[in-house]
Amino acid sequence: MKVNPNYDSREKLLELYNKPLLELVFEAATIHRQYHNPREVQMSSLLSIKTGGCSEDCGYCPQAARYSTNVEAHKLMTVDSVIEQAKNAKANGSSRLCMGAAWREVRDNKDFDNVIEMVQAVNDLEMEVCCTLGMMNEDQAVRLKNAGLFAYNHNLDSSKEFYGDVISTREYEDRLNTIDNARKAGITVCSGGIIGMGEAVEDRIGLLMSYMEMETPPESIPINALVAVEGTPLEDQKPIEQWEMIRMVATTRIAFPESVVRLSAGRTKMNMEGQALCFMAGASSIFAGDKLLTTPNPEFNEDKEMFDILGLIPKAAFADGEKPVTIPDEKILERKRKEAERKAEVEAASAKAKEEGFEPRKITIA
Ligand code: SAM
Ligand code: DTB
Ligand code: SF4
Repeated sequence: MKVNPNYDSREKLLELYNKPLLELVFEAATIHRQYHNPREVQMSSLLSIKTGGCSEDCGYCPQAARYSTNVEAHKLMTVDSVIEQAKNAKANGSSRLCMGAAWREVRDNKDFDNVIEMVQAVNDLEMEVCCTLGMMNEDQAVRLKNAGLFAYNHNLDSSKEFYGDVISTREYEDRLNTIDNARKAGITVCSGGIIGMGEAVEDRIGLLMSYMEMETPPESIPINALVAVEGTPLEDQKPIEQWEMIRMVATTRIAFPESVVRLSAGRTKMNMEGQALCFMAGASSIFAGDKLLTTPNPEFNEDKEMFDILGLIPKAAFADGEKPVTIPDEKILERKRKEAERKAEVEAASAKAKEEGFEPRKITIA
């Protein structure tokens, strides 16, 4: 049961969301136990492989170039440093690595070739690889799939109606297209939203309805609480109550019984009891590690203590799907072939010049 037929309309979902809290948690916990092992929680680590300087105007995002936040822009990380970070995340119990880039969209350039190599390398470490790189077309999705990508994260964030209040540089439809491209390439979909941006409860339900209307809903649904960052248009948003997070997690769990619901950004503002109710209500994944993309998150040790107290265990990689098989990337192979050819030509020319007694010209600067 990918979607719950008892809650397939706005009215029914709204009624569910507004149920007495403990009734809602009980219903969610009951469904959760039918489809998932309630002790298992997936630990997914985030890594910002390309930080800041983004051309989009997402009102919540500290990485948008147009807002003056304390995020410094960095170019793409190297493949080696990504491997080092992935090994560290794995050693701390994470079974998934989600690599995020502050890009509006994927471009067919050297940076994307490097991302392809990162995906191949992290998949080789026996971790589930997720990427969130902005919009992408079908060809780019196929290259990522062949590199071994397990999931693509692309959030719808809120309802179609509220979207324009937060973002003006792209359309809701653009987001849906990218999700479709990931799906067509055979990549699992991770897509969810943010609560606490000033939206009405109806917008939270509208987000869930967008997923209800998909042929296949996302395998993973992250629920984020807004991290209100100084310098962004949403910096003064009042923080949400923990109860709202619990309601949203529970409603999502009931609406999509088979999906993994991820308790995402905003955990530093929650206490252990609040998080425990989210796990009870069906959250079965968290972002682990002391940083989300640019903002703080609980440390590995704090989460380890919480897991011990609550009796939770980290979920193994590929428990919900086979490890993708990596297929060599033709574009990268072609680029490497050309580079090798060029290098050989230069070497041959310089050997010939030497043979013929040509000395490199000395340039003297007066
Ligand atoms: N640039 C790509 C994109 O927008 O799809 C990938 C990176 S972007 C930072 C990934 C997601 O992080 C956004 O879709 C949004 O849902 C979430 N996010 C960004 N800033 C946030 C904030 N301040 N609080 C909560 N979630 C946030
Ligand atoms: C998701 O839903 N939340 C993550 C991940 N997917 C990419 C991102 C949260 C970002 C919070 C703000 C920051 O750290 O920059
Ligand atoms: Fe750019 Fe993504 Fe941030 Fe929007 S959410 S500004 S697309 S990095």
